[in-house]
Amino acid sequence: MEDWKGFGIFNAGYVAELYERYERDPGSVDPASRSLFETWRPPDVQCPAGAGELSAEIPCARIVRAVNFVEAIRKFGYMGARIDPLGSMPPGDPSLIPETHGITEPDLQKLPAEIVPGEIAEGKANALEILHALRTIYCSRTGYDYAHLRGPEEREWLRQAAESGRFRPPADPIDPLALLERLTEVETFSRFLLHTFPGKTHFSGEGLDMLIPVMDELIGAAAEAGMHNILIGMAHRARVSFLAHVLQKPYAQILAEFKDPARGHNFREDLGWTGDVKYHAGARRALPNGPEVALVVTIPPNPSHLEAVAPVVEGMARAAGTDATCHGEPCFDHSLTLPVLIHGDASFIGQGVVAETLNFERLKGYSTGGTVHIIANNQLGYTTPPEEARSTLYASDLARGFKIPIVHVNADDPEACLEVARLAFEYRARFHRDFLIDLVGYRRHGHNEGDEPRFTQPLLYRQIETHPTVREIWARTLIERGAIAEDLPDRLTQKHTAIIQRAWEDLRAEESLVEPTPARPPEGAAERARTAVSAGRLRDLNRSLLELPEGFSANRKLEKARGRRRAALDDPEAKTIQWATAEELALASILEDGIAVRMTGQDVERGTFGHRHYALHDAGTGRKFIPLQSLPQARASFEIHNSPLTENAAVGFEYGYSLQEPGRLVIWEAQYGDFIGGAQTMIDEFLVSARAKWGLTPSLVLLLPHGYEGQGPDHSSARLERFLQLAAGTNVRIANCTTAAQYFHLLRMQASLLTVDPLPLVVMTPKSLLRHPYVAASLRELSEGRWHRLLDDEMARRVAGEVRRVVLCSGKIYVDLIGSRYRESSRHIAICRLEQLYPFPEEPLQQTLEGYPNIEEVVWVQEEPENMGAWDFTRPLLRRVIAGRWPLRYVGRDRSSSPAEGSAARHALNQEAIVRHAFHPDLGIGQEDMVRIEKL
Ligand SMILES: Cc1ncc(C[n+]2csc(CCOP(=O)(O)OP(=O)(O)O)c2C)c(N)n1
Repeated sequence: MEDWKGFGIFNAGYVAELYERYERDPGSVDPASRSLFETWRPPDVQCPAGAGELSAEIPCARIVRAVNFVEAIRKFGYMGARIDPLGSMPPGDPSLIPETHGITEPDLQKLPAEIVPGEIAEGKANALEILHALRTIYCSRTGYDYAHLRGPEEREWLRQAAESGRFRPPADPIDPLALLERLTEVETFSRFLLHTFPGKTHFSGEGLDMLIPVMDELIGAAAEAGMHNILIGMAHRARVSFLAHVLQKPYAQILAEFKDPARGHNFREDLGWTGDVKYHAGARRALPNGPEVALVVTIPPNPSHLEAVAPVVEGMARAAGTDATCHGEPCFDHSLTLPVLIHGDASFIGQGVVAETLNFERLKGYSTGGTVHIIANNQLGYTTPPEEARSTLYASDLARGFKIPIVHVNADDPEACLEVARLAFEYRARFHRDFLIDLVGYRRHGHNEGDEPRFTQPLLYRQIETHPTVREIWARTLIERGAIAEDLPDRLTQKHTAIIQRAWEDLRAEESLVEPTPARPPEGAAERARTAVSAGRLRDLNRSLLELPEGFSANRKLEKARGRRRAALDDPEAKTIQWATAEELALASILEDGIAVRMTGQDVERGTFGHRHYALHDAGTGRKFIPLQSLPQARASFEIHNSPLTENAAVGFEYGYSLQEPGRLVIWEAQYGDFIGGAQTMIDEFLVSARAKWGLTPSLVLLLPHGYEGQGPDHSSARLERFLQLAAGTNVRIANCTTAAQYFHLLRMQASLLTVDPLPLVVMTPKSLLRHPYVAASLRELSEGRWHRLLDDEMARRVAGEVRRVVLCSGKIYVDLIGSRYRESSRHIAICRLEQLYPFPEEPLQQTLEGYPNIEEVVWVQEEPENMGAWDFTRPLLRRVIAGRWPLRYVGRDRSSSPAEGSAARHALNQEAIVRHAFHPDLGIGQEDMVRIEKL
């Protein structure tokens, strides 16, 4: 059996093992091996040369089994780790038992330590000692769950970090007394709130008190590394504690809110008490032997909607770490900013926005250089136990798919927790990747403090009642180690109780309360905005945008279109500037003005309708070229990214980005407007209400293709009605503009108002109209025009006295109306467009109507069903403007539960009927028409 000699050590071991099985039961091996073993048996396998310095007498199979066993502990040890402070049995795994590998502990004792390479073998007498060491590392109170990582370098680094113990005391020392004091501070504060305000909600973090020291560790490491920002996203659990102890929000202010004075202040359970959190709370931290460093720690306001803040924080972190002052592509520096997301165990797996957020990790346009995720795992979601909350074994399992290293750690073991925090920080610093800490604790009280957890978890809470707190456990450890005096823990508790007590007694609640004051937008800033750009500048920009790098060969069809564009600005009066060109010129001029632009969205580089082409691809090499990044005139950076296929997290990300860097123009575009429905939480909870709830002023731009063109229920409507329903208190601008020139001025206005009057901007954008001749702009309109909230009918204006009916509309239906065969014979009808729906252009409308002295009626025409579009919103406003002077009619689709008809033929019929009735409302509805005419 000459082949045998060629086997390496592991194959030899494998054959030996196979032979052993054959000997026990010939049927248990495959037929080929069986027939081999009938005539041949492996020699008593000794380690062949090349297997190191191992004793020649050790059977190789035994070494292989031992090595397999060691590897299994490294891979699956976490399943045997006792990570639950309440002592539940870990799931375990057969591979953690030596017998599974055909080996016993006495066998291991006979094996030399060198069979396991690496530091772990140092100083060990035999393999059994290594096993004990590995079990202490992998199967005690920390569970290293990283075998799913694809990068061998990352796996090796983590293995080495775990086994060397370099982040663990004593190798990396901690100040045990300071830790005890910190835990005392945290526990005392929570207890004080509990006893002083019985039943009042503060979502105590008790049972997960180590969250604060873990955060301290991360902040300390970030400060030492010279970072500038830490952005923390969290929901309710332990939030008050974070505000007090991480953000150093004064006790007085927190207590004042709890006191709930007659003025009606209260902790806002639903809003997570963020109405009063300073947006930027600076945390200063003196490092042990170093200078004091400044590091801004921010917990942005978030709604009760769990996990929704996760992408917001990512967007903020991305913005904070991005230098957009340079020309070209902005530069992101991962060493400046650390995002930390604190998740609930039930919501981490339950809320899809988490998966959407994790997916940002390695995307060029979204990466934040790594996020530290902490699951505040109290093993309950309100009243729901894990087995009802998830199909996975561990709360963190979702992260495995994203190849994020996970470390489960027992929250009652402070040293283990701090080791994991250090590991997380260092891993992130080295690999610029996410890391997940599954901090496993329990919930000492109910979901909130008024909640009775014993209704649903009687046994669990019987156990929790007698379970010592982590402070007590740590104090006991230190006493046993002889590190502190027996009475110190009590003295520390008294000290911290006295501090809070003093704050409470000295409290002047009225003085300590700080109300969120939604900033009032300045009057008239939008009207004063100057948005025109000189013809010379525009021509220069256009020329620059058409330059290609040496040797770049663009797609032939695109080259043709670009060729046409070369001449588009020659004649100042010719309507030759299409929508996409107007947009690119607007952005180019904004960059020239020194305002950075970030544009993302669903296939936004090309545009859903193939109209934009901001990224050109060399037809031969595929090389990408982005003219807006090579613009010599630009004084700020430009970035554009196709977004991953999400709306919720993508919009949340951009909202966060725009908050963090309000001076940059941030634009997100939907594939079709309908899809914005996937981001409804972000719209409701953040974008439109942030000003009222938290005094914040986001300025994100949403581009939402909208228009009835027979594409069916799903590609017609951007749900204009929903945005209008949410518009109040000057919280947003909503536009439905009909010309490329208007769009140009709208974008420029938004950019010019970023620092003066920031508001989110929602634009209903065209589809078929992108290349429509009625929509194209002339150079003069861009160089001399401005944004008009309302566009009058220029033709009718010339014969104003003859006009009997004013048709008011918004968006694409205008083009259908003026392009219709009825228009010619309708001199008595003026068709006016509301280009901005909110803030409602009441004054311009008033003036426009008054400019037609012989009006007999006003007709609102829309293509959307009556319960959609702008009608519900405009009706009362129109009536106020009309003030009973003329009848007001509605012409549009009938009420409907679906935005549009499924058949293109039915669409065409209805569209025609709407147009016909707009011109002839008295004709009466035909049988076929699913439209409505209403006279008010
Ligand atoms: C999206 C969403 N659904 C429901 C709720 C109501 N709610 C608040 S906390 C909670 C339990 C969350 O459990 P978990 O994520 O484990 O966090 P914990 O409360 O245990 O800290 C629920 C259902 C909410 N805030 N947000």
